[in-house]
Amino acid sequence: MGVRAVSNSSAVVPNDLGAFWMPFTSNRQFKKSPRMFVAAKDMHYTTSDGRQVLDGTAGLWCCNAGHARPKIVEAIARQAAELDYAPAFQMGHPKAFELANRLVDIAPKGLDHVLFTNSGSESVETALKVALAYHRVKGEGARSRLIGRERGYHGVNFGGISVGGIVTNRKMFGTLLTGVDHMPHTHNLAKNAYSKGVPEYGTELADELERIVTLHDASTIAAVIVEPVAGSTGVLIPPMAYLQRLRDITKKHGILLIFDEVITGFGRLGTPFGADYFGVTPDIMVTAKGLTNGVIPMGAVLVSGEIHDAFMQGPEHMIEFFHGYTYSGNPMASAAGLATLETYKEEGLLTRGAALAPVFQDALHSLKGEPHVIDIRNIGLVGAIELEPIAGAPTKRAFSAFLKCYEDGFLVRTTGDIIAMSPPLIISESQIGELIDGVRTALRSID
Ligand code: PXG
Repeated sequence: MGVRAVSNSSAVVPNDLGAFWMPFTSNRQFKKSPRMFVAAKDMHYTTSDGRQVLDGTAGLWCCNAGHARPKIVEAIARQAAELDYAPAFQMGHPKAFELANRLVDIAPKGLDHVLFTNSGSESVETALKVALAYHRVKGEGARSRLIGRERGYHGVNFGGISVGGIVTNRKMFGTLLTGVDHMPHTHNLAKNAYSKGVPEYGTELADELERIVTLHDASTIAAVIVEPVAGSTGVLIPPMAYLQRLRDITKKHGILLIFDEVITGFGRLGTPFGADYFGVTPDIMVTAKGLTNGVIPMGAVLVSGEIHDAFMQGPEHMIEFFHGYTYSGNPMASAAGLATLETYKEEGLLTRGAALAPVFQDALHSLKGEPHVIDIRNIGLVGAIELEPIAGAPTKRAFSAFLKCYEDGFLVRTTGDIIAMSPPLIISESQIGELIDGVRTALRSID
């Protein structure tokens, strides 16, 4: 395959894009008119044609400390030279243990054991398997049902799409896991449009869980999994006290509550985790993305001591949980994770979003009244703008806005006809203004 030098950069881009079947991408559209990043630093990407693009999405909600942060870069380089790989099963290396400890330090109290994975999807599978096996080791093996939520996104593996509720991600893939049920989503434009922060209406939707429990009987239900704030589906913020009610209902019935914090973790809401923002502690917390600032793939599942301890029985030479990956706690990822957590700590990034949230909120809501806008919602450093779809061509309008933003030097995400923003937590107030003005310009210029 040939390569072509880019005139104003040392980077090169391939001249044949055929072989790479890109994930969640309109491949034919992309390959006709590629959008290629070749470098990144702090808040900006550099494109292959030498332009700077302001990162309004922290990559894919993962580069919470911004790009090419020195501590992380150095830690990875050092680790590659010192210990590139160590077997993950029946062997250890110090950094994985250290990272687990540091994670427990910042996690909600009670979540004190960590299983490592390589992605959010794997973290979800791991969490669901821990939940099922936990009930089994406790002698309640009949608890095998899993409850998710409509519009939920829990990655793309079979467990995750089974409990997930995004139709396009499910419908092509057969019957999925059996014994799964779904609560209703909480989106309600009629009542909650233009809510700032947590919407008022819809707490009672949590009671749908009671209905599902009554239908199946609690003795058959292992776990409920939700994103504290549903991200991928277009930023759905839970109604006031909704998550607390889920907590009360699950506790009452001996059902485990799993928070999928792949997006809400690591400062996105202005608190270390979504659990902290809402003051609700789950039994299991799923993370990935911001754990390593997106730099090396890694996920972590945090579980309560009670869950962990339930497995620690039987002969000591026996494996307690038959699950794990070749790269669980990989040295490079662990080094990246440690350097990331240090960067977050040094720069106060796990709570910086709280200080910036009002600025972000005001800027975002200044888009009310712009063309096509039917809702704006926000929490921490997450914002969404919902557009009226073009009749007969759903998703097209938001995609046009995305393309226009990109042309003008701003990276946003779209899902359906919703524009989502989740900038790195190092963003400045003036960059928030620039980003929102970029979106404003795009809204005014698209059909
Ligand atoms: N759970 C949640 C809540 C997620 O948001 C995953 C699991 C899966 O993570 P992995 O690492 O397997 O991709 C996610 C991922 C977007 C977007 O723009 C969101 C995700 C991934 C890519 C794009 O909304 N979330």
